Amino acid sequence: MPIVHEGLAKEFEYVTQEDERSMILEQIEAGDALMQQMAYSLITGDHNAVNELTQKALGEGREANDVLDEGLISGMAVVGVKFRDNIIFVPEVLIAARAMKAGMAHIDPILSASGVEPIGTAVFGTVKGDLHDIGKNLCIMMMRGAGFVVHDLGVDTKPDEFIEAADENGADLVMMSALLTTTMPNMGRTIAEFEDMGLRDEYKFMTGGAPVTQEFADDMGADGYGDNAISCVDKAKELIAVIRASG
Ligand code: B12
Repeated sequence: MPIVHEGLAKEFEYVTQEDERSMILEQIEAGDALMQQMAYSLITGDHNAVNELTQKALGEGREANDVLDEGLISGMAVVGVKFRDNIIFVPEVLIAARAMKAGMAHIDPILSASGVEPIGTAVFGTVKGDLHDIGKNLCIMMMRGAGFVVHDLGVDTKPDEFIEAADENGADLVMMSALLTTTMPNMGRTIAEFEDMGLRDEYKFMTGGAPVTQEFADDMGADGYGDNAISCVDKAKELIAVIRASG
């Protein structure tokens, strides 16, 4: 459906780069008027509205994945552009992030409830110095939904915290998220600390976050990379298969 929500149409005008416009528009147009209202409420940081609209959308039988993509992630994409282009600043982004969390609270139990035997165990944190956790939380939700046991280490996770948690929980996978170019190197440093302790081969390492690329992941010696929550799960499954095959 084309953009019918007037407020959202105005917000979308802030997206001026052609490639971003077509990508975000595709996501918005996949949804309906309710999803547009949700995206708008997220952009304007109205967490009460996002809370209610998410419940309503799920109550009406929409798929949790669709609500996430069309209502919440599409709104967050516009927030990202406005933040980068200095139209809004940290406080507004935090308010939008709170609205995102209000919606995710309803989606989480659905995506996490798979009821299948655990297929593997992961520890997952945002690396040292980095406080971004929305993408990590999304990946964790999808991983749990796919049957993984995931221990959430939160944000600003130091290498020794990864090491301790991986050992304590008998992890197969050590998963790291970074959203800042300045904190990306901390992924490599974390792997290096495992190496220094003689533990590099005990685990498979996965990395991701908006600025991370496959090339960067390869350079730092990670075993896997994903650019969204779906590829995160796919790659995690692939690595578990490798671990199980090697006994
Ligand atoms: C929300 C946000 C914030 C919020 C974070 C709230 C929270 N609880 O997370 C707040 C306001 C706190 C914030 C603060 C800052 N931010 Co900020 N923030 C963003 C913003 C707008 C959105 C990020 C987001 O949540 N995206 C949505 C999620 C769903 O996407 P994602 O994180 O990329 O995750 C997906 C994939 O990457 C992947 N993935 C993620 N992790 C992993 C891990 C694995 C293992 C795998 C496989 C996959 C994977 O799957 C996820 C789901 O699809 C981005 C802009 C952007 N477009 O990215 C800037 C952005 C990341 N922030 C930026 C900056 C500069 C900052 C600050 C330094 C600002 C400041 N001056 O203080 C601070 C840093 C604070 C800190 N120490 O961390 C810059 C970074 C620039 C750079 N090159 O490093 C960005 C890119 C904005 C910009 N263009 O300038 N920010």
